[in-house]
Amino acid sequence: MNGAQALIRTLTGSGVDVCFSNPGTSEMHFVAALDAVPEMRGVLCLFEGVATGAADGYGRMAGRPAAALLHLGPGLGNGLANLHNARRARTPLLAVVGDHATYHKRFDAPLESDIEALAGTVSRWVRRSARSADVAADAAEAVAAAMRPPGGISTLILPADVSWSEGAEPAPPLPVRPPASVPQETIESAAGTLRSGEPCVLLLGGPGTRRPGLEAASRVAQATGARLLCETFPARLERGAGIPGIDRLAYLAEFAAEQLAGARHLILAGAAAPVSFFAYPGKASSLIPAGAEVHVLAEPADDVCGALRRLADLAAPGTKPLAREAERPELPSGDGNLTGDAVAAAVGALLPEGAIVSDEANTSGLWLPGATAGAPPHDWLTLTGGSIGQGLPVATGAAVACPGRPVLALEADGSAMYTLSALWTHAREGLDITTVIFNNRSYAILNMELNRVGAEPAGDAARNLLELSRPSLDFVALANGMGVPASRASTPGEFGAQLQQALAEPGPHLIEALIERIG
Ligand SMILES: Cc1ncc(C[n+]2csc(CCOP(=O)(O)OP(=O)(O)O)c2C)c(N)n1
Ligand SMILES: [Mg+2]
Repeated sequence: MNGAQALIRTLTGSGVDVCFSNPGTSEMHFVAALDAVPEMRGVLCLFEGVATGAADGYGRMAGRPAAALLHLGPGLGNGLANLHNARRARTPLLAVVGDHATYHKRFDAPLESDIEALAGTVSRWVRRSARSADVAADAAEAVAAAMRPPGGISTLILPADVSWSEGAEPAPPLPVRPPASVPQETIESAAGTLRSGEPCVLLLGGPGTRRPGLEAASRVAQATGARLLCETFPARLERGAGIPGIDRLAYLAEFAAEQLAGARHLILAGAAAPVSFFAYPGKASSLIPAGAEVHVLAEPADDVCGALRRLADLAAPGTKPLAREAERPELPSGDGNLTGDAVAAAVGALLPEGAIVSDEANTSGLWLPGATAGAPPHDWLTLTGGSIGQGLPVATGAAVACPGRPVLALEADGSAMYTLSALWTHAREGLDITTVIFNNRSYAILNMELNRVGAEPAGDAARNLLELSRPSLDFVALANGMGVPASRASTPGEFGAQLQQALAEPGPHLIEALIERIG
């Protein structure tokens, strides 16, 4: 067996059976080996940022890694922005980066580059397989390293001759260590703080935004009066009717400061201490309220939900979580101008049970949390690392991970364009993804940030870099060109009807919502 075959058999044996791929010459033996190992599903992505973002979406939903197959340093470089988001999401993910044959490297052929340097910025584990006899053991270790709590990126660099040489055999999967249990003193100390009568905020992040964490935290909040918040950009937030609702810490520092105002104690469960997304002249970077004490109940690598449950058993014995009641807005109708508000109401009115929402709606998404809070239970995936171009790829991976569940990609126009070719993969794989493009013909948030950072008011030259006009983008044509049926809505009535139809039909659809920008 050659190295590539042993590698792929090791991966499928370790639970990695999807590979989002954009291959090149150095990965041809890996590609050829897919026919020898049908358990591995290769999914072609037309840009590496789609492959890495899809592996992120897959890992967030499956809880185990997908592989992303990338072509040397430039392929990895193209995939880096969404690997950055995956690192922030703490997604288990395996990047397999093909490289020149070992003996070819010293000739400095055109694609030669420093792969380790690129990989090092996002990976917790990097190894270059030296021989085909080693590659299977390396792969097993890579998967276990990616799965180690709280989850992260492993990068396996695969020289072409290691792939093509014989003498390899598959390696068995390695055990993965479970999340660390939080010491009893830490739980007791947090319970003491909560009983002090002083204002407390319990800030959830990482695994804490899944249902068991939310339920335990809700018990604590009910019994002690602590305020409950979660991080601004959770990797995966379970929400909807029957699940305790939670507000996300606001993106805008001035609103986040209001949410945290008056807190004497900030108790962190899987979340980092809150910071402003950017620095603004004259404003503080840390959002910890003056005089507040920070307590770490659980780090992201800890058993966050277990710690919250134990805390609830101590501080809230007998208290039940407060489940969000079922409640939906009415489906908007009429032929007025379409607004972000109306789009959100339609999403709230129609969101199917078990839906997975990939949210990169940016400024136009302002009304989404409110409009969908009481919809049937669903998962909400957000822009964890602030690097735009994540939404369509993450939707791709989520749909591959959860074939029975409808996926809704809520996508701002500017962000959509970074990785628009994900639509082609939606069509190629027949994925049940409804994409809504919030077309405000603008980098709207940057108009807002221009004022917030105290820059000069925008003149024509500045506006020219923030407006997506001249020419305006035709997302219906773009989607059709990649095999995705598409329609355009410019009134609430049109949008509601089109969303209803798109959700009712299996397979990918795109709706371009023409709206005005806010801010
Ligand atoms: C990789 C990357 N490049 C650039 C930016 C800077 N940036 C932040 S928001 C934004 C524009 C967003 O426009 P759009 O997606 O249309 O959302 P809108 O602001 O219009 O709601 C840009 C370019 C970024 N965050 N990430
Ligand atoms: Mg926009």
